[in-house]
Amino acid sequence: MILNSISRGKTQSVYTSCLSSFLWHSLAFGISGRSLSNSVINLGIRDQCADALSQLGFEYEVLAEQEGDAALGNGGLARLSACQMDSLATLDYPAWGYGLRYQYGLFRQVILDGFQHEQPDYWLNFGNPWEIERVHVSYPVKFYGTVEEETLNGKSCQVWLPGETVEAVAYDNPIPGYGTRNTINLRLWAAKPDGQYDMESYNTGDYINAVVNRQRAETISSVLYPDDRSHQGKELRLKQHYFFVSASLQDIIRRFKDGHNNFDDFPEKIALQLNDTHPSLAVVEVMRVLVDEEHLGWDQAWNIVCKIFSFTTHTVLPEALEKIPVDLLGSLLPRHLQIIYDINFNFMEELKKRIGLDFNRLSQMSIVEEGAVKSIRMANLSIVCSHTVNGVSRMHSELLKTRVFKDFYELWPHKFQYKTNGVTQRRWIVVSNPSLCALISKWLGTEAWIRDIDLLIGLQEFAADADLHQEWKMVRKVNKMRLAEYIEAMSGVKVSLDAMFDVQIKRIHEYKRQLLNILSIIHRYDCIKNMEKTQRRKVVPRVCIVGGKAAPGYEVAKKIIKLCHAVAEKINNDADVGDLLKLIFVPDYNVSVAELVIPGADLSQHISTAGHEASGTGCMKFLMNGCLLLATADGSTVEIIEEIGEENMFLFGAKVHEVPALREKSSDDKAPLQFSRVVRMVRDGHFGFKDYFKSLCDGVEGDSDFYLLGSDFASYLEAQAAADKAFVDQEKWTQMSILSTAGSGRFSSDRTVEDYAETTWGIEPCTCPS
Ligand code: H2P
Repeated sequence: MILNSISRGKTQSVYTSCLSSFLWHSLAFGISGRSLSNSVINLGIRDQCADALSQLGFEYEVLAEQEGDAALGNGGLARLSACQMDSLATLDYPAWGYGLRYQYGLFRQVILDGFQHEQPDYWLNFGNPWEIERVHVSYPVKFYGTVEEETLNGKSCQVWLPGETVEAVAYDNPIPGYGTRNTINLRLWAAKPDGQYDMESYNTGDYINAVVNRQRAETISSVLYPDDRSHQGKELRLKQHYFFVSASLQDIIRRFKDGHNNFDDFPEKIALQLNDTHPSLAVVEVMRVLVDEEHLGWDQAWNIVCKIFSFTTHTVLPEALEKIPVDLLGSLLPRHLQIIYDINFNFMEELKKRIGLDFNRLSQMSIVEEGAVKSIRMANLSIVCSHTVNGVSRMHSELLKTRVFKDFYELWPHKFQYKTNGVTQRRWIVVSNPSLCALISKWLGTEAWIRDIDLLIGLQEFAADADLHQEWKMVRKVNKMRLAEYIEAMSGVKVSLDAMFDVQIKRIHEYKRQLLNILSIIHRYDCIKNMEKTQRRKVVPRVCIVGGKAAPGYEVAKKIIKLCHAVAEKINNDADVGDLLKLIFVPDYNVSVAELVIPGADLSQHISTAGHEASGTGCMKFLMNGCLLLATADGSTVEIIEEIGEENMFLFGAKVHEVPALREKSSDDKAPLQFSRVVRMVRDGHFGFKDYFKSLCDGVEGDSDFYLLGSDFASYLEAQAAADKAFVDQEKWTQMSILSTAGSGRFSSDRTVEDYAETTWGIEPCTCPS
C-alpha cells in the first residue's frame, strides 16, 4: 500500500520539515524494481561507481543484477506509483510516500508442467540495505472495541474504546531525484505488537500467548494480497487498509502539528490523493481524528476533508469497485461505521434537495448499499468526500462520466478531470536501455531530455536519416541478443535474432485478452503447417513472448497460462516450423524481467477489449523504447495514436462505442471461420488437456464471448499481417520505431505529476538549496 505526502505551498519551512502532505495510496506500493541501478543514475554517479567497483575486481552490471526486486505490488497500479515517486523527486516536489512494508511481496510464479504455482517471495531474506529503520517513529493503531458517548465541556462526544492495539513502526526508503538534490522519502510501516500487551503476557508467565500475540500483530504487514480486485469481506485486508491509513495520517498530522497550533491552515498545507479506493478509509479517519480527538465541530472538520481529498480511480469494471460489508467494518472499526452513516445521511439529505425523491437514483448514489450483504461503497464514499475525481486516461474519464459514475457526474460535473498516466524515462530508458539512452543523447546533442522529455520530439527530424537508422538497428540488435540469451538460459529454446520479437507482458486477465494472442499463434502455426514448403520462405519469423502472473484464485487466467505452455510445447518442438515460430512464456514477470524484455521487443501487444483498460502503462514503456505497438483503441492507446499517428502502429478491433451492440449480436454472425477452427483445435485436444481447456473454449464461443475475441479476430489477424509486412521493410520499420520513441514524451510521469500538481493539488516545485 502507499500513501504519499506532499507539501502545498512552497515555503522553506514546508520543504525542510515536510509539514504538509499529499496522501497517495495504491494498494501495495512498489514494484519499484531494483534500487541500486536507479539510484546511481539519479545521483549521477553511475560511472564513478562502475570505476570504483572495477578497481575492486567487480563488474557493475553483474553486481547490480544481484539485487532482488522489491515486488510490493500487483501490477500497473503499483508500478505507476513508483514512476510517479521518481518524477515527484526529480521535479523538486516536496513529497512523501507511505506504504506497507510487507514481509512477503507478490508471490513468486513458478511453472511446473506448464501450470502456475505460487511461492512466497520473502524479499527481506538477506536484509534490505536501502531502508532505515526508525524505531522512534511509531504509532499505535487501534482496532475493534466499542464506542461510548461521553460529555466533555458540556458537549456530548463519542469515545472509541479499542479492543486491540498494534504498533506501526516506520522504515524509510530514500528516493533521489535525477539532476537535483531533492530526495523524497518512502515511509513503509511494519506492524509490531503493542509493547504493553506483550509485557502483560510475560508477567503472567503466559509466554506462548505473548508469542502468539506478537505473530498476530505482525501478520498485518506480513503478506500482500495477490488479487487487487476481488477481495470482498476479508478482515485481514481491511485491517491492512486501516493500519496503513491510520499510521500514515498520524504521521502527517503529527508533522503538521509540529508547526501549527490549530487546523486553520490544514487545507492550505495538505493535499491527500486517494489512489484508487483502497485508502478511502482515510476520509473517515480524518473526520474521526478532527472531531473525536481534536474536538473540532463536525462542519469544520467536514469542510477540511472536502478541501484536502481528491480521488483517482484506476478501473472501468464496476465489479472492481471495492465494497466492504457493514458487519465487518462495524466490528473492526465501530466508530468509523458511525461516521460513514453520518456522512451518508448528510449526503442523502443534500441530494434529496437537488433531485427530489427519486429513490432509484438515491439508492444508486448512496454510500451504503442495501441488499443481502449490506455494504459500504468505497468509490461513492471517495467521490462524495473529494474535491476532484479523475480517471487515468481521457477515454477512461469519459467512461466514468457516461457510465460508471454517471449520476455523480451529473450532480458535480466540476469535480471530474482526467490525468493520463505516465512512466518515468529514468527507469524505462536510462536504466533499462543504456545504449538507446546514449544514442538519443548523441543525436539530440544533449542529455537534457532525461529531465525534459519534450525534447525527445527532436528525434523526428532524423527519422529518415540513414546513419541514425544504422545505429538504431545496432542498438536494437544488441538488446535482442541480450533477450535471446536470457530466453535460452531460462527455457533452453534458441531463438533467431532475425525473427520479430513479439511481446505481451502484463497481469493475466480475460479483458487483456492473452487468450486472443494465443489463439492467433495457433492460427499462425496452423497456416505454416498447411503451407507448401516453398511458401514457407515467405513467412516472417516470429518469437512470441508472453509473461504475466495470474491471481491465485483466478481459474481462467491460470488455464490461459497452461494453454500457452501446451501450445509452446507443440510449436517449439515441431521441426516443420523451426525458426518460423517460437512461443516463449517468461515466468515470474516483474520489473527486472520487464527491463530486459522491453528493450529487446520489436512488437508489443496491448489488445484489451475496447472500454476495459483504464489506461495501460506497459504500452508507454515499449513506446519509449522504440517498440511498435499492436493495439486496440483502448485506454491511453487512443492518446498514443494522436501523438505518433495511426500509420506508425497496428491498430485493430471494435471501437468502444461498438462494443455494446456487438455483445448483443449472436456469436455465429461475428466470429470468422478461422476463429472457430483454432478453438476447435484446442477443443479436440490438439495440444492435450482437452477436458481442462473445455471451459476456456466455452467462454469464447456461443453467447459467452463477453470480451469479443471472436468478433475482433479477423481484424486482429489483419493487423498481425500488416506488422509482418512492415517488418520485411526494415528501413520503414526503423523509421516507425524512431517515431515511436520521438512521440513518447507525453507519456512521461513527469507530465502526469506536473498536471496533478497544477490542477489538483495546487502545489509548486520547491527547489532544494545547493
Ligand atoms: C491498473 C489498470 C491499468 C492502469 C493502471 C494504473 C489497475 O493496472 O488496469 O489500466 O494503467 O492500473 O493506473 P493493472 O491492470 O496493470 O493492474
